[in-house]
Amino acid sequence: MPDLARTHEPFGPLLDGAGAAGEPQFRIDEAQLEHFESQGYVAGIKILDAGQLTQLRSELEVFLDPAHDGRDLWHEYHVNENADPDAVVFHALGAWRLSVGFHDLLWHPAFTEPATQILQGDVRFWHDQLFCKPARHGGNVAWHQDYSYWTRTKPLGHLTCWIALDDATIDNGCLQYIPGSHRWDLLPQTGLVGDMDAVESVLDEAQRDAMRNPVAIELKAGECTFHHPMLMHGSGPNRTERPRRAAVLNVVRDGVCSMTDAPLLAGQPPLGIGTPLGGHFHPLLATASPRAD
Ligand SMILES: O=C(O)CCC(=O)C(=O)O
Repeated sequence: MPDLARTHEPFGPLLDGAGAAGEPQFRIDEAQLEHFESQGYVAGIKILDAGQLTQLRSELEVFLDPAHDGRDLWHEYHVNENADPDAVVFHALGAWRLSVGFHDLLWHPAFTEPATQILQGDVRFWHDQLFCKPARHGGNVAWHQDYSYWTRTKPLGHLTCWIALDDATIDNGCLQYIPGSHRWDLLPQTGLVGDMDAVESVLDEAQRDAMRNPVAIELKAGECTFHHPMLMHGSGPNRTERPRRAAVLNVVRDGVCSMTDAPLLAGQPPLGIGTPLGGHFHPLLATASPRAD
């Protein structure tokens, strides 16, 4: 199977008729930007229509079978991040290399335009992720800050866009945020799955208090939420009859560098210390439009 990471523009039907980057319809407003600034996230932005959801769900279905073509291209592939078969979290990095819909999604203007606004600069691809919880046996994702997994890249200029491929509710394990926690210092990794509250062991009293007031980010299928790399977030189990599937796009402001001699992701050549992210695994996705004040 060809590695789609060699192609740095959309080439399939996903974005047909979706509009173009830079169009005002895709921009978020000042109140949304202010919400991101003060709370660390902005949620409820519509990105995918019914046809796009159908395409992405059918591509995802193929990935769930561990014997699929192209499986060597994943940077990471976990049928279940958890040892417990009753708490399944399917998690994989690199879908854009395997299927045209997940490839083209990177260039969706409803994603790239708000990303340029939030990052206040040109947007470069870091990596993608799939996070899927099956009906009835879905596990939780423990509280964490994304940047605790990304300290090999600096400076901080990262952004996560979490896209619901199903209606995501508190019952089927939607994302939950601790508003304002993006202003906390960087905390150590305490585990991505398993004990939801493992992070409590490294929190101070004020932070533990704040953890009592999470906000559930319930989204309709096709909506997304953007969150800050330091924002504390996690998600509960899925015991409903419905799956909870999500595609996640992680990007950086252009200029963020590798801070390691090792490969940034499995299967990539090393970039070297101090080298800005670039090359065929980290395409530039969008350039910032001038502010329309
Ligand atoms: O999908 C989830 O439940 C967790 C996702 C997550 O942690 C992330 O996108 O950073």
